[in-house]
This record gives sequence, C-alpha cells and structure tokens, in this order.
Amino acid sequence: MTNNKHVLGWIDEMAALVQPDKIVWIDGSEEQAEALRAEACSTGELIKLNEELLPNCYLHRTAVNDVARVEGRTFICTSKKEDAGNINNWMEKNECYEKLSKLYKGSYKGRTMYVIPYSMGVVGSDFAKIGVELTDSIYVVLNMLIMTRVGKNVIDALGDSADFIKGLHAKKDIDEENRYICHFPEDNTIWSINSGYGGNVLLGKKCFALRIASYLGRKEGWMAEHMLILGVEYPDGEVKYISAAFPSACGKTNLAMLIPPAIYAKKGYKVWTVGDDIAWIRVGEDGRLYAVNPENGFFGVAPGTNEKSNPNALATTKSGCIFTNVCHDLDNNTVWWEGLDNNPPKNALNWRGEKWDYTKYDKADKVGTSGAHPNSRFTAMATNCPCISSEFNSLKGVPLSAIIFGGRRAKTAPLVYESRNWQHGTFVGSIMASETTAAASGAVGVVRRDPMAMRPFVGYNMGDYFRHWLDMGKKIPNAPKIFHVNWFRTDADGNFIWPGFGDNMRVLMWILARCEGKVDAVETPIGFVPKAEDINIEELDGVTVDTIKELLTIDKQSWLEDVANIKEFYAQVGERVPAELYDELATLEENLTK
Ligand code: GTP
Ligand code: SPV
Ligand code: MN
Repeated sequence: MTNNKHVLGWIDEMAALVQPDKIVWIDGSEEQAEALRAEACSTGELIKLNEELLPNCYLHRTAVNDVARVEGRTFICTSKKEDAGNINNWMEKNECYEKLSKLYKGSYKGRTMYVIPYSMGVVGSDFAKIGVELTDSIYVVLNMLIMTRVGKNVIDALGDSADFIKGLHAKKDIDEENRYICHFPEDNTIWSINSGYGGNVLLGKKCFALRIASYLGRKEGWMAEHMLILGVEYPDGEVKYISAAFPSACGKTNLAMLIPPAIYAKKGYKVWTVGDDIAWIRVGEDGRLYAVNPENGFFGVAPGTNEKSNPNALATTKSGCIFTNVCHDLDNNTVWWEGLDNNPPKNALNWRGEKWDYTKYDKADKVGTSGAHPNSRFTAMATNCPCISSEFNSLKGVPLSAIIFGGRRAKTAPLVYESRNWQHGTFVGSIMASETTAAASGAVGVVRRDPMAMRPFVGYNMGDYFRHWLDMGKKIPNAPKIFHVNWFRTDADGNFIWPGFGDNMRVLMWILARCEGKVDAVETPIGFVPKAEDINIEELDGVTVDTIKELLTIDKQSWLEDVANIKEFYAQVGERVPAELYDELATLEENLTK
C-alpha cells in the first residue's frame, strides 16, 4: 500500500511486539469489508440481521465487563505530570510504554493484525489529520470503516510524511484489571489494550479527535471540542450554524438531528446535521469561527431513540448499521431497545445474549433487567441520515453563530442563559456540571463538574485548556455568542418539566434571535435569560408562560452552593486556572449575594 518508511518502520516495530500471524491492510473497498463481515459472522463476532428489514445490518455483543468508556483506566502519558494536570490520570510516558509492552507482548499470536489508514476530516482538507490504527478486531475495522474515512487515498495523501497518529489496539483477554487506554500526546501515539468497546477502541474518535487533537489544537491555534454542529435553515434559505457541547449521553445526537415542530416546519424552517459528537474549530479569514465534523458516521446511544424522539437517527440505522449490545428479537431477527416502542419482543435475547423476559424489566436495575444495555449503541453512516447537511464534506467548515454549553441538571441551571462576552462564556463552560450517565463506567446520576463536556477528553492540563479558550477569544474578531442550556430540570416528582427533543428548537430560535440582536433579555446574576414570553410556546401542550418562568428561575441558594463547589473544583484543577476565571467567579458570587 505504501513506501512510507515511517509507517512501515512503526508497523514492523509493533508487529515484532504483538507477533501477529499475518498483517492485512484495510483498503476501504466494499469487497474486503464484505469478506470481513462474512468471517466475523462465521466466528459469532457479528450476527447478520434480517436482510429485508435491516439490509446489511449486524449485531455485536461486547463482553459483559466491557460496555462503556473506562475513565479510571484512561491515561495521559507525558514526561511531566503537570502537563497532564490533576484532572487526568497520568503515567510517566516511558514507564507506561514499558508497562504496556509487557501486556502487548505476543498478544496477537494466532490473530491477524489489521492496518487501518484513516483520515479525520475530508481527505486533503486543511482540517484533516491522518491516523493509522493497528487492531486485532474485525469489529473495530468495520466500525472504523463507518466512523472515519478509510482507504488508499488516505495513505496517498500522507505521502512520505511522518505526520500521522499511531494507534495500537489489542483485545487481548478483555481483562478489566489490565485494561489501559493510554495517550502519548508528545509522541502522536495511542495505546489501547484489553477492551473491545467503542470509545476505548475506535481510536479515531475520543482518543485521537479529542484527546490528541485538543493537545495539537492548543499547539497549533485551533480547538477540538466535544460538540455537535447543526444548521438552522430559515424560510428564505439562509442557514445559521450552532455548535453545542453536552456531556456523554446528554442529548448531542438528538439535538443535531432535531425535527422542527410544526409551527416552524410549516413556515419552511429546516434543521441540518453537520456532526453529532466532535467539532474541530478554526478561525476563518473573515474572523469568524469555522467548524468541521471530523467523523464520517454516528456512534449513537440506542435506548430512547424512536420514531417520535429522533426519527432521523432511526432512519439512519436502517441499513449498513452495526448495533452493539442491543436486544435481539429472534422472531424476525431484528433489534430492539428500551424506548424504541411499547412492544418489547417476546422471544428475544438480552444484550448479554441470554433469553430475555421483558415482564421482569425493572427501571431501577436497567443493567440487570433491560433488553438492551443502557449504553448500547448504533454505528451508522452519515450519508444515511435524512437531514445530513450539504456542508458535511465542506473543506472550510461552517461559520458558527452561537456556541452552546449544556448539562443534565435536575435543579440549578435554567432552561437557557446567555453569557455576557467570550471571557464570561469561557467561565460558563468551565463551570458546567452534569449528572453522570451510562456512557462511562461507574455510578450514574451523580452531579460532577464537566467543563465544556471535556472532562474525560482534554489531552493536557485542564488549566491550560481554560487558558487556550481565553486566548482563542482574542483571535476571533467576530466571535460567536456563548449560551448555556438545560433540558433536564425536573419537578417535585422527578419528571422533566421541559418537553425537550424537537421542541428544543424553540430555545434555539431565541438564541439565534439574540445573535442577531432581534430580541431583548433580562440581566440576572448569572447572565442574560429570556423574557418568559419570548420563548415560543405556540401549539405546545401543557407548557404555559408560567412553566417557562419556572424553568428560568435562578435560585440564589443553590447557585451559591454551586459557587462553593466550583471553588473546590478550580482548586483541584490547580494553579494553572487563569486569573480571569477567578475574577468571573468572584463576580458571580458578588452578584448572587448583593
Ligand atoms: P454521546 O454519544 O454519549 O456523546 O451522547 P449524546 O450527547 O449524543 O446523547 P444522545 O443525544 O444520544 O441522548 C442521550 C439520552 O438523552 C437519550 O436517552 C435521549 O433520549 C435523552 N435526551 C436527548 N435529548 C433530550 C431532551 O431534550 N430531553 C430529554 N428529557 N431527554 C433527552
Ligand atoms: C461518549 O461517551 O461521549 C460517546 C461514546 O460518544 S464513546 O465513543 O464510547 O466515547
Ligand atoms: Mn460523545
């Protein structure tokens, strides 16, 4: 495939370590992919689903101890600890190479090494960066073929250059005690071992496009963010773009594929998806921020996806899709998950592959009793998405009018508020908090600080990351406005107050009106909130102006508790937290107490 001596030399070195039986280059061809699918079906790694109902779709089950990202076993490995910071797990890089080399040694014996040359971003564009992943998993190969741009044109674009990200993945024994997801930003290297699950092993995604890329972005003057990108088309054809950072399983895919409510649709408004998880952002020649989605597909949360909540996502999964850890309906050889419809299959296997009794389902024990794992996923092609943006393959990206941060907060955070300026907006991002979800292993529903939804994904010191945000602000003459949203406020019974999903468009329209200076706002201690009557609630059952008022209240006492928690968090991030953010924190506290 190539004469690039940097690539070949590295593959030789890795092959000497892991000792595969053979080495196969992935060329991106349909014939090769088809042969791999057939091989995976013959070993049980994949199950072929009903060709009529779900053409070219497959089901995969991971090991039961390997169903989510493992933040506790994810490391940033630099020479100096302060470069990884206090929020990341750190290992001295040479110590890590040594430790992991012992685990990798001979781990591919009897297995094939697949070499996947891939591009994050459109091959050859200014944004694009190249990676090569070595893996012993066909499941990884087939997912990477959907999630990234793979093939000979990538290796051709690399030419003789040494500028590529080296990824080594080995399933080994899926031993959670020896599972490591390690990043070496100083060496453009990622080593992942003992997992076969999504974000731990599809190395182009969180490992490269966020952790390594955030490090490169700081060095090179751009940003890699955990953000969706969408376009709102107005009836006159103009499209305005928004990016939004929400933590894992907090609504990015859903917002990115939003279906406008009838009151907007009938006037001709449309929403287009550019990306649902990751944005790479640069300053354009006109002084605006431009964003691209470096991915080529969607690795979306299955549970809760249905004809009403996200018909676009559902349509995207109808062909060429890989389902992971969902429920297998044996009667018609299709898939099912909680929240798909109200007809759980009677003859089915759960996500573990055991006979499943839907009548025993207990909401309080989803992992134990559900058909699909709460973090079960679909891997679907972007080109399948009915609302994919015409700018999906754009070389220069889309100009951002607004950046939105958001978390899952039962109380405290209002439905929406606007920051006063870029510095305050950076502060708003830095103090984000959210309840934990099933996307990462560990407790679910615990509020933790998750700055810019990047807590698990910043490849360097979090204090330096905040500094980078402030520095970028000085380089953007026409910066987007920064907002914060919360779709997840609950009432006394724990029910969501805001209907969410498509109706989130009503909040986006206020945000865009603010960007154009077309609507007033009310100043509060935390920033600007809408006048309740400015959120359009036409044809919205059960929501009154009073509901909006309730969603917009700012309870000073809970905010002061947050301030105390933010102080602790900043102290934990350490001495590199920029003074400007401490100034903003002091202002917030002052505003809340006066
Ligand atoms: P990752 O892929 O892990 O990064 O997640 P994501 O941020 O893309 O989250 P996703 O859109 O898949 O949503 C996760 C869960 O939140 C699903 O169960 C959704 O049904 C639910 N959800 C999404 N949007 C809303 C909303 O507006 N309101 C409510 N109540 N739930 C929502
Ligand atoms: C997330 O957890 O934010 C995801 C899924 O998007 S994973 O690829 O596993 O990181
Ligand atoms: Mn994500």
